[in-house]
Amino acid sequence: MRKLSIIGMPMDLGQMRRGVDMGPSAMRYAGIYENLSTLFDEIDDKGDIAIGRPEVVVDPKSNLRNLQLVAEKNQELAKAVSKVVEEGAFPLVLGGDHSIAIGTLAGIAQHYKTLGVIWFDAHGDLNTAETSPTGNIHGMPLAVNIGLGHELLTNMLGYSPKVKPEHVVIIGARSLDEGERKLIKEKGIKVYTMHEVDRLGMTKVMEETIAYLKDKTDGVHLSLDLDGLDPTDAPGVGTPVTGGVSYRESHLAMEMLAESGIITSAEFVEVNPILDEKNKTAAAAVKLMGSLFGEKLL
Ligand code: 5AB
Ligand code: MN
Ligand code: MN
Ligand code: MN
Repeated sequence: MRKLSIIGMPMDLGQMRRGVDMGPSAMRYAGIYENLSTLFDEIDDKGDIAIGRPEVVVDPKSNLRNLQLVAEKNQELAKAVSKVVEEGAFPLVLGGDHSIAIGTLAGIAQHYKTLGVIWFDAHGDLNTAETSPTGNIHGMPLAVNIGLGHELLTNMLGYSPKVKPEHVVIIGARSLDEGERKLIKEKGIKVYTMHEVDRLGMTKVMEETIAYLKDKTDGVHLSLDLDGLDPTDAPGVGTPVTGGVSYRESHLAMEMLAESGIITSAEFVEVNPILDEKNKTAAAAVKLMGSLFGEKLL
């Protein structure tokens, strides 16, 4: 029995642009159920984690915007995600800004010996309070998950790190801060920037990624930030960067992941309907889910 469990995480406290909290609704509206119902025996939508709408506060001591709330809400998400894994269903989390990957991975990683992560994103999300140019936690979740950052975040559910740097692959990067570049080199994180995507083609990038992760991991989480796509195909994101992965390239990537069978959990983040054009970005996300879960064109 193949069961999908959906958790909405309408989090917008990891950055400064309101509206990303409507991402889960926008993706549901774009037809998650209709698009995925033939690909699973059962779909269980658990609804949304309640976030509330406090105004943005920066803790001057930590340079981390909304630290307490981001930590607290992610802990709730972590517990919900963990339960889904225990139930034997495939966890699909709908964002929300990318800070939610802190909770998602905290909930998932404890169920694996060596979890792999594919980070599909224009950004590295490898900042810490010390290197972040913005103080926005959505630019930090990958650093947190390899064990770097504020303890309230790194030690979520009482263990750290969630993943090892050598089990991470970043795809689509084209906007990396100075500190992130340094960290990538220092930790030997595998990154396919847009240069490699152009040069090798998405086929080779995915063949290499799958080969790299397949044997040394016992599960792979896909963390897909819609800003990995080119803004012409996904305009509804808070931090768009030109020159991204094309619509078809992103589908090819998902189709190859489906074929490989390595993906054991996923999240789709940073969909902001206020910045979108007729729900185009949410619709792109839902179509990508279809490809990821094995929908065929013929
Ligand atoms: B996203 C920036 N690197 O740290 C920062 O959308 C942008 O989750 C982060 O990838 C973008 O604030 C975070 C400048
Ligand atoms: Mn991004
Ligand atoms: Mn991101
Ligand atoms: Mn963004």
